[in-house]
Amino acid sequence: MTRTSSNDAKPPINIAVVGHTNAGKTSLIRTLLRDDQFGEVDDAAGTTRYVEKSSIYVDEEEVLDLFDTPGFEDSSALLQTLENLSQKKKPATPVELLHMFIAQADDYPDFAQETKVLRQAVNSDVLLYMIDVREPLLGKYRDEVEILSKAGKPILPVFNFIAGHADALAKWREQMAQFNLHAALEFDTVAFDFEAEKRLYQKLQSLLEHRYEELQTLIDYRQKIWHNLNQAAARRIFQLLVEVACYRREIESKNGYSQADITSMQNFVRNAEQQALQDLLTIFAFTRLDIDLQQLPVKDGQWELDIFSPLMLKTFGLDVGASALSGAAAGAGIDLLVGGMSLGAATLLGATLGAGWATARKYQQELTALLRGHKWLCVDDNTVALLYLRQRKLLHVLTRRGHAAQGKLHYTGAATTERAEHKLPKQWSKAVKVLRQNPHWQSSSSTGDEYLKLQTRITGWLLHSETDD
Ligand SMILES: Nc1nc2c(ncn2[C@@H]2O[C@H](COP(=O)(O)OP(=O)(O)OP(=O)(O)O)[C@@H](O)[C@H]2O)c(=O)[nH]1
Ligand SMILES: [Mg+2]
Repeated sequence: MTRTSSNDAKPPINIAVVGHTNAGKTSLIRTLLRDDQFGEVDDAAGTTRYVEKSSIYVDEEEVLDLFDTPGFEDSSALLQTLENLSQKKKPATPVELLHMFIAQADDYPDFAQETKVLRQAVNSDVLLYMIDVREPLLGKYRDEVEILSKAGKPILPVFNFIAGHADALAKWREQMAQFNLHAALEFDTVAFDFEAEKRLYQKLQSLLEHRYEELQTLIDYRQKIWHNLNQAAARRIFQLLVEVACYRREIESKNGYSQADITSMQNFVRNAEQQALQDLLTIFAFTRLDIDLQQLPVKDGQWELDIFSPLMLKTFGLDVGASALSGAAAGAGIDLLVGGMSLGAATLLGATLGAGWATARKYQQELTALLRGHKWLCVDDNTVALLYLRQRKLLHVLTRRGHAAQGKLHYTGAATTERAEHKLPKQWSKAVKVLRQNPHWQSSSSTGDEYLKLQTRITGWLLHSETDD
């Protein structure tokens, strides 16, 4: 969307993030900025001591200025003080009362923190009022709203800590409506959910109509960035699947594979998944704190459950025979279907090597091994499927940060939990077959048509949580 020249002249939209201490004000700003270095976040009350500004840009242009403020501590005493002052000075308007109070701030050292908040509030275009919905509805919150409303600015209540607290949320909504605050927002501050962020900007659009266009530009811009992040993540997962499904190790011994072969294959898969995990956490700027908050089964940057653990199969509800649970050899498959072809077809091809040069070159290594009577150790179908399912679930959690309770990866509930999440796409086997038929994709990242087609298909499955296309 193009901006008009009148918009270009406007200053950034000034937003004060206010509320009770520990409600998650600083966390909200971190989330909006995608910056876990902003300010200080702590379980202790009174963490933020000063007003701190940060900005959100569209390209180079500063569009929003967010002001973090200290939390309210004793709003009831403050309200009483304001009332006394009002009696004495008889201000014409509530905001005049606030200005009088601010001007006399030195007389009220007990309200040093609150004064900083009020000074910011009267200078802002809109107030985001953070609420920890787990808190009981006490008079102090009523007093906070009453004080803040004196600034004469639109107030948008933002409900935080909502995961698993639906009843409390409903009560808080009702309470805010009594103050005529009907527009409110649910936003778990650790959320990276673009939809929640978009709703915040849309609410601001309705509260600040004269800034509608700039906010729309911001929404479009953030949407584009969000889309790119998701694409990057899905493509990274696709790359992992390519690496693993195309893995093959020629078994030299006529007696089949050795334990060393298996261990080497297993370590390859573990490392590949580990790299992917690191990259995905980086793409979404996930920190150790986020990992804890989301209860990701990740410890010290590693998956807690080994990909070859039988519990993995159970957790993701894969229907497997006893052979897949054979411990030491878990994950091992023998590529009897050279490059996805039947042994017979491969032999036939071997016999006519001269005929199909391109095909022959593609499977040269496999065919040579086959003709020598050697076999290929590959990663079995179950492991490839498990990797897909686990990354899909991870992506789901990463893109819906903030819904901690729902987003947890279950490692205990076997096949009973969230069945749809265990379902492979209908065309899954076909897709894996294409991967297996292209072992050369493992070593060189391909840009060929077939590769790109499969990438589009699998990233589509990952991003749209569809089990079929
Ligand atoms: N589980 C969960 N924890 C959160 C959420 N938002 C904030 N927290 C935690 O709540 C605590 C307080 O968050 P802050 O962002 O420091 O709160 P604040 O309102 O800035 O607090 P003061 O600066 O002290 O007024 C921190 O430990 C955060 O990690 C949330 O949505 N979910
Ligand atoms: Mg803070």
